[in-house]
Amino acid sequence: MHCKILGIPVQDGAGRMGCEMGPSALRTAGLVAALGELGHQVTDLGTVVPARQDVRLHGNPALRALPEIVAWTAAISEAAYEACGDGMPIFLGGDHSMAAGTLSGVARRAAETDRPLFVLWLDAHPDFHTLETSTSGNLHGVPLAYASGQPGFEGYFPPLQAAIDPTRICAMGLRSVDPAEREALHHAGVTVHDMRALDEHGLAPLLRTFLERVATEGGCLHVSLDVDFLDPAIAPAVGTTVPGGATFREAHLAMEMLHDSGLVTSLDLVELNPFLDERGRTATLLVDLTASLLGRRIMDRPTRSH
Ligand code: HAR
Ligand code: MN
Ligand code: MN
Ligand code: MN
Repeated sequence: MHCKILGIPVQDGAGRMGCEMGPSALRTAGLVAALGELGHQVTDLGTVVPARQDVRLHGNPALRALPEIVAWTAAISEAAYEACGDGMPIFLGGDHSMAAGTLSGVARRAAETDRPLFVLWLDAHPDFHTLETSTSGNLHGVPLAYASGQPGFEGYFPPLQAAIDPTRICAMGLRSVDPAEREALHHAGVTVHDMRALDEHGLAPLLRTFLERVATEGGCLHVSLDVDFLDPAIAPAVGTTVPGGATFREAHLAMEMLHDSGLVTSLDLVELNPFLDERGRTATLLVDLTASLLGRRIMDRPTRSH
């Protein structure tokens, strides 16, 4: 596999500074070497740089850094489109607002093929606010709504060249959902497996069902991994910790199943805030999870159920 890593040091979408150091921490934690040890070719595509954009004032006074995030989205979307199609782009965040760009760029590329694009959203939050419904004003709370064509972004964010069908999105690990998001997710038809569902059914059968659907429909799969999907006890380096997240083994199992599926075509690693880390342990965990997704396994062949 040809892995292409792209640094996206955006932090203006989060409520606190520090995510701009994310790509650097992931490189420092040995991402390139870990992928190389698995036999992959790795190209570092460098760092996305936004160009200034003028954006008119929005009616929601809570919104923060709208012109900056619009500028980032345009630049990231173009870079993501260029990076994907062959090989496996790994987008190093950066706060989750960057997924407005990665998802829209990946979707535009997928629309040129005959494979429908599916999204696995691993996060404590759905990030399904519109510009109108966000009350925090932090734009890392909106990317999934934007990229799936929810209304209210027109005239502000770049026009979508291909919207992601919300019924092809599966969100797992949710445990902090605002009322407006709950309603919008429901109406859009997003599949949601919240932490309650993971507790009750286990991650594996829920993920397996989704992956079988992606395979049956001949799809490709973008995975967006937010650090706060993980329990804060194992992944403290995130500005929006929520108790009761995925365990170490749940997260690795998800990555191992994703690897075995052979369906994943692009990956976001987002919301790592190295300023909040403890001796690099969260960055190291993200590198290890990425390695599991790219084929690192405990034994030398896939685990069989028989
Ligand atoms: N829903 C909340 C808001 O809009 C929290 C959003 C937090 N998002 C992230 N990424 N940390 O998932 O402010
Ligand atoms: Mn998120
Ligand atoms: Mn989150
Ligand atoms: Mn309803």
